[in-house]
Order: sequence, then C-alpha cells, then structure tokens
Amino acid sequence: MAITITAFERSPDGGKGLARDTRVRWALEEVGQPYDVRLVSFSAMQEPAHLALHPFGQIPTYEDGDLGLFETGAIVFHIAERHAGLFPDDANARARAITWMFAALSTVEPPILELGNARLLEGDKSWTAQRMPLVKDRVHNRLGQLSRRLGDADWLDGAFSAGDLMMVSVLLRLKASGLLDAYPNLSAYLARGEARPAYKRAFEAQWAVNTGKPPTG
Ligand code: GTB
Repeated sequence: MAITITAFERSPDGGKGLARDTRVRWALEEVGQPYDVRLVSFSAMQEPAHLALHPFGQIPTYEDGDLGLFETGAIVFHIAERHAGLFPDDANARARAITWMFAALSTVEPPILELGNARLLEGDKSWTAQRMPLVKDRVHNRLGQLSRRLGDADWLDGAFSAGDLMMVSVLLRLKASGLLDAYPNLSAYLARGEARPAYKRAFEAQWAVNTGKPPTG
C-alpha cells in the first residue's frame, strides 16, 4: 500500500518549501520510497476526518496501511528506521543521529519559530521593537553554538543522516532573514543540504503544488 502524506492545498509561503511537508518529502526521497500527497485546505484540517489523524489539525501527516502518524520528528524517525539511507548502521552513530534530530527540533527550532512569530504575529505590537533584539540574540546563541560544533565538517556527525535532514530543514526557515550570513559554515551546510538530489526532488514537488508550475528541473 502506498505511503500517503498530507500537505497544504496552498502553502502560505507560496512554494518556498518552508511548510513541514517538505522535510517528510525529503526523507522519503532520500530512502527512495514513492508516496502520494493528499492536499488539504485550512478548513479541511479542522474536520473530524483530519483531526482523527492529527489531533492538532495540522500538516503533515503520514499514512501507511493502518499506521497513521503526525509530528515531523516522529514521521522522519519512522521513515529512517524502516528504510536504509538516513540512519547509520553503527548503533552508537545511529543514537547520535537521533540526538541531532532532537537537537534540531527541541533546541534549535524553538528560538527560530519565536523569531518568526515575533515578526509575523506580533510585528505591530508596541513592544516588538524592544523585544526583537532579545529574540534575535537567542537565535544567534544557538547558531553560534551549532557553527562551532560543525566547524569545517560537511555534516554534523560523519555521513549525512536524518539528523542533518532535520537540522537543515530547521535552518532553512532563516534563509531569507540574513541571520545566517554571520556563519559561513552554516550557510555552506544549508547549501549542501539543498544541493542533495533528494532535497531538490522534494522541493520541486511542493513547488509544483503551490505554484501550479511544473518542476523547474
Ligand atoms: N510540530 C509539528 C510538526 O513538526 O509536524 C508542527 C506542524 C506544523 O506547524 N504544521 C503547520 C500547520 O499545519 C504547517 S508547517 N499549520 C496550520 C495550523 O496550525 O493551523 C509550519 C509552516 C507554515 C507556513 C510556513 N510558511 O508559510 O512559511 C512555514 C511553516
């Protein structure tokens, strides 16, 4: 039975690949698993059928036979566990790859999301100008730490893994902000992720949905 994921019928980013179905698509492309996409509108996401799959009414979800999953961390973990290509064979290296997945989602992503909220949802509040430097500082703190750990390595721990897939996906949210400019090794890390054929296929697939245009090749 085919794997089916859900994605926005129209992503608010217009196809920049920032909605979280891209990371699931990327994982499936890395391991060579074909998948179907069910596109959902914002209203359909709040309907009982979708809420049965995703209690928080969000995308993406993942269905394979009678298994239904939500949360990109759990979905990418599941894909990496079931199929070769995203977790190393060595048990300790695999545990470290999982650690980087968690680090991406629970240590690096929160301040980045906070910055997005401060800009998009609270940009018009009287206190935003005062608060923004603090929010940016928190992002810079994590970027500095990550940059020091990555050093001049290509990937976070040896070969590319699900840990890198998640970390690159999280950092991509900052691409347009200019905040990464102070960390040339992180910018290069991002570019390496984006250059992976599997990422390109994932990006192009969501681009085609959101723009109605065929993949740019
Ligand atoms: N922790 C969950 C996970 O990792 O799966 C978070 C899922 C989530 O935030 N889903 C978002 C969603 O469904 C889409 S990805 N939002 C609708 C809602 O909550 O009602 C977040 C997202 C949305 C849009 C952009 N964008 O336009 O740039 C970027 C990221």
